[in-house]
Amino acid sequence: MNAAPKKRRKPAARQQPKPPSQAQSKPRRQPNRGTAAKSTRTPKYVGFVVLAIGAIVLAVIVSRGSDEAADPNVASASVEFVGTDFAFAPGALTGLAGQLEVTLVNNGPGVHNLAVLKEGIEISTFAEHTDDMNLAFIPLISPDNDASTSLDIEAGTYQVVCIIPGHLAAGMKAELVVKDSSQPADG
Ligand SMILES: [Cu+2]
Repeated sequence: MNAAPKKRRKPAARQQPKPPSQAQSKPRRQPNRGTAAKSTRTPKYVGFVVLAIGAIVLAVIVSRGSDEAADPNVASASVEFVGTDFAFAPGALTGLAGQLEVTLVNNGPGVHNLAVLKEGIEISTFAEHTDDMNLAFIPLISPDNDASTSLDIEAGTYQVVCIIPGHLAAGMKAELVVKDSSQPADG
């Protein structure tokens, strides 16, 4: 009679410690090892990638900053546009009113020319162009060559285009801003 209640208590006592042990072992293996392996490996790769990208971006910013300091915001008595297939670089330059020297350097594989259009004229295709629109014109320049023209120009904003069929529509245009003073007016 006494053996029956003892057998019932023993299995009940064995079942109680099992759930806590299983509950403790499962959370320790899955969350700790699983997340620990992922969280330690990925930050190392991400860290290197971020450092590499950061160094490249910094180098680009520094190189651009040195170039920009020389050119666009300070009006110069001479401006130089570099033509490629099919763009002018930089896309905008600031010149000094008066006698202004405009240079076209052809770094593209094809031939290019350069027209400074009269103030207020803005075109988007070769078909729109007529010669009387030109304030200044540098005729066809072959690859790896350059040419300059000097013109008397007043303060204003002028469109610079390549007048060869298809080139302007493909993107060969730039802006020439002419100011009376070499100091930036907008600040
Ligand atoms: Cu062109």
